[in-house]
Amino acid sequence: MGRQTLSSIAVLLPLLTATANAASEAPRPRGVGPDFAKYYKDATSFACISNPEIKLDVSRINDDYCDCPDGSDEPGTSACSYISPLSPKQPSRYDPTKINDSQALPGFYCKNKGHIASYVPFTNVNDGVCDYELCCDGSDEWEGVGGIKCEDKCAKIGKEWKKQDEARQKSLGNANRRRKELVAEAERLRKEVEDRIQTLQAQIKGQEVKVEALTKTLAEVERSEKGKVVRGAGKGGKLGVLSSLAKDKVNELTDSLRTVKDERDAARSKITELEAILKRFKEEYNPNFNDEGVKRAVKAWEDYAASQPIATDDSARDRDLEDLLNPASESAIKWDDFEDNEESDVELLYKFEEYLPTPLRTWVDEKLRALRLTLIENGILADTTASDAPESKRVTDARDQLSSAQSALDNDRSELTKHTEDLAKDYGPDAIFRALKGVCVNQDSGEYTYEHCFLDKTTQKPKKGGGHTGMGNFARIETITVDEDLPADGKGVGSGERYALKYENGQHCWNGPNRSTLVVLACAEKDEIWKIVEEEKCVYRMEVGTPAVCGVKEGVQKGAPAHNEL
Ligand code: MAN
Repeated sequence: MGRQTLSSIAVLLPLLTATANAASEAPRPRGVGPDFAKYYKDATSFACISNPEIKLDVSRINDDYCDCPDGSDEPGTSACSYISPLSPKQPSRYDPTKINDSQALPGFYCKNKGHIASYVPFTNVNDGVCDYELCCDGSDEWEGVGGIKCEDKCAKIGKEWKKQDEARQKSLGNANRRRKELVAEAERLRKEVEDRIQTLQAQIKGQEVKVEALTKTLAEVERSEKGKVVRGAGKGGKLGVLSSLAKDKVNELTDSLRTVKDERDAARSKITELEAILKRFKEEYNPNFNDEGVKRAVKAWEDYAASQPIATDDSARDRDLEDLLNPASESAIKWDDFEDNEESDVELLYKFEEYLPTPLRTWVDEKLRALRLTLIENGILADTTASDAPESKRVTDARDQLSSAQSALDNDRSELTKHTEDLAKDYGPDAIFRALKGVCVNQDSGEYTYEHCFLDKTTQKPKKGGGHTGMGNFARIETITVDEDLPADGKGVGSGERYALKYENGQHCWNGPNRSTLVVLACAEKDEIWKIVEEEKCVYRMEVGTPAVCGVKEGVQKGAPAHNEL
């Protein structure tokens, strides 16, 4: 006898509509549900539902003999149960005008007063088994076959169901609230991306202008630097090399001097401390003890103290020393002046322009450089700027500024592309997965702990330790059709259309494909992995509950019955 789960009730419920009122108009024959009462109204004759041309006397209803091809004359017996039944999973198939090779009725109607009305398959009627799951009032066993008596358990079952239903409703309420939060969070994140795009666009405009200006500057600096006379190897020619060597030497000496000074200061403070100890020793020792050793020590201290020159004031010398050691002091050598000096030693020696008044000097200088450049550019003067000559500091600085502006611009441009692409990506209904991206849930199963990180990846972690195995990286959101019995706790994907997340290109499977995972989603109060199966070698399927899909291709039992006969 095929037992049906509670979920079947939910499937059948849509058949029970407001026409229940018809029930109160006239008593229906045994097994007829309110939806079908209209076919059994006539007091004298009955027309088979799917074949109304076949008319029967009412006495032939429920006479335990199957007269109608659709079994509609036997709503309360199992006489027509051999006719193929309506699929409980496809109740919408019921169409009296089209079906005449299958039963017209969904089953034997149990009123189940105190609980939810339901249909039992005709094969279950009077089969000697109480079908409490579908028929809690026991009315399917009205004949008492083999002496069986099915007491009415609807009050108890209905109460229990109501309790469970309340919990389900509460959980559904929580899930819906959580979903709303996720939608708001997803919206906030999307807005954040949009704002960032705007900022980047403005930033990029500014940077483009800057890069253009710096490119021009670099070209100008390069041209003007080219006009300068040839320099020797090393910055600033021979004098430059000399100044660089001198700088290194001076720095070395300064460092040594600092070390010596620090050591001297430490030794001085130690001496002061030791002298204070000995001074106290001399003052506090007891001469009456006549200790020869002590007396000798006191005498030695007295001789030492007497031989010390009177202390002089070293502060002026120390100030000089400090000044010498301070690179920022007035007297310190300004090395930058020498390093920044781009003129060659030849120029330094023959700086005739220095003798001219400043405006005239600048003018002469510019004219000379321009003339030199023109001569070089026209092939009159050889370009003596050696290609391996080091670049001048001005050119290097201009080049550095340009390249850092250019790389800031490149970074912003690639960030802009990333965000623009992200906005166009599919993040599911209400873009809700934006809020879940990167959120991970774990579940133990067999020898592994499995992890699912939304829109990121799935991972298999051996419980005994060892390396983790990538089971796929997020590829896309899909819609699939599933058909599974829903467990009593509702933690399953059920049947219908569902959202699924596809993860591909995981770790390669020895002698097989790259690992991949299909994560099928169904509505739940919180994110959790319900089930993991390896459907084929290295092809995994996870069933995952999440509030994200509640109300949109969700898959949990709907708590509220469409109709019940309480
Ligand atoms: C590991 C796991 C299994 C998989 C085998 C294939 O043991 O990833 O899930 O079937 O490798 O070799």
